[in-house]
Amino acid sequence: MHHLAEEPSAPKKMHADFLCAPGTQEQPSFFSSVQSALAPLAEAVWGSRATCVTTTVDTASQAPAKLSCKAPSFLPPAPLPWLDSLEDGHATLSREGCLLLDKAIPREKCEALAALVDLVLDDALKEVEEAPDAASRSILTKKYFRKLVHKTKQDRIELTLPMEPQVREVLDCIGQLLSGMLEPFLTREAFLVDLSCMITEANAEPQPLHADTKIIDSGLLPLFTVFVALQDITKMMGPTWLCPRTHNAESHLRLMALQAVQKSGFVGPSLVHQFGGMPADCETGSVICMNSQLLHCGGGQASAEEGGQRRRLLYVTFYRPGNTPAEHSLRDELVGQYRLGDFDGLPPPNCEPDAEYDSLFVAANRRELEAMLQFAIFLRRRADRGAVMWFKRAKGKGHPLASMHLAEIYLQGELGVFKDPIQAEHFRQEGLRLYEALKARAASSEAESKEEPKDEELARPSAAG
Ligand SMILES: O=C(O)CCC(=O)C(=O)O
Ligand SMILES: [Fe+2]
Repeated sequence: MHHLAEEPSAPKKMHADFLCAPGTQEQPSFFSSVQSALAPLAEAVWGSRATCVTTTVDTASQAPAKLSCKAPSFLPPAPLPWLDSLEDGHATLSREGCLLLDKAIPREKCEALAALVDLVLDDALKEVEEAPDAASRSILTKKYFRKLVHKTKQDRIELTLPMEPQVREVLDCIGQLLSGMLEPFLTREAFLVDLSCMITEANAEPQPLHADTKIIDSGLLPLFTVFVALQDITKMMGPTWLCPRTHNAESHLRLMALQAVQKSGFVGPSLVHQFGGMPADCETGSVICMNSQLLHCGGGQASAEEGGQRRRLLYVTFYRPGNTPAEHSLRDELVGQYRLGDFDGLPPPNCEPDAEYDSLFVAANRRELEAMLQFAIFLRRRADRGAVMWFKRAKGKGHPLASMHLAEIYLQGELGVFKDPIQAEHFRQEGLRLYEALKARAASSEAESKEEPKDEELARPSAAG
């Protein structure tokens, strides 16, 4: 039924339902932000080379609406920007959204770290398995493992790492190599927010194409991630696929449109190919440095007979202060403790500890509703762009106050978000709906509590006032 026009000169129309698009539980807001972002972009960016993707949006509260997204049907495969030196590193990273360095970290340091990763993984799995009950199992799982962007049947493991000497040595190499190039994006005071290892085995499924930081969702600035291959990564071991030059709003919009079209039943060329993706086959110690807004994904592994085997990819991310991301992949005790300038070989940056920020971030990362709201409010007071995503998380879990904060933020155009009164009104109405739901729950739990007292998270008055 659906056709994707491969010839830019012969546009065909596609219909899809954005209601089915992944990650779009909040339809009205999603629709409104896509709509307002698309209109000025489509013609200006793609002009007449574009293929027209028309999307029909049905919402419970609105009549079906059409959303048109013009996009070139394919980006040609782009050679990955492997560099011999970092002389043009900053310009390359700005333009391509990534850069790669062959065998930049000494092999023996990577091998030592790979051995540590195996030990830490075995110990963590054993500890989780031997946990006496479900509650302590859940606490341990959260301590050692982070939820991945895309959970598939044959999953990849994201193991948080302790700051052991083997880890520190590789971090020092990364810092000395890359911090000069990253500082203009991040500052020396940039916080370490991910320190973990992606582990996949033979038969691991590929991840869907994604960006770690969405451009459409919030005013968050990019984070910068450094991946290091801790052993050779052959084609059979599912290298990371990168789509150079896709760290922009146009590519993100186009990905959303194409995902919605796929979801509606259209089977076409894989998304990674449509964005010109290429696999980063790496030898031990090779480095990928990536803007977190770039489209990319972990590749699938072949079977063991065909050469699939354990792949360990060190995963290190820094963010600029005032740009707090919506999660960390870091052991709790390391949150807020390390900055980019701690690894560049120069005297460490002189930063005041901020225990309140650290503990709120740790609590919010556990996804407890009240903690997420508290952290969001704390960030908003500090004019930290990260507040928006934390409010969205709390709203997603049903907090009316979070939706009202978002209404204000969108009405005023705060925290890097464009002023958008229509979107603001959606949030206000959603806040009212959530309030009504809360009231109903409070009433029914009150009735129940006459029989037996019960502790309900949402029935408690919000400490946020
Ligand atoms: O495993 C990889 O190569 C990349 C993983 C990744 O991009 C992610 O989990 O967000
Ligand atoms: Fe990713």
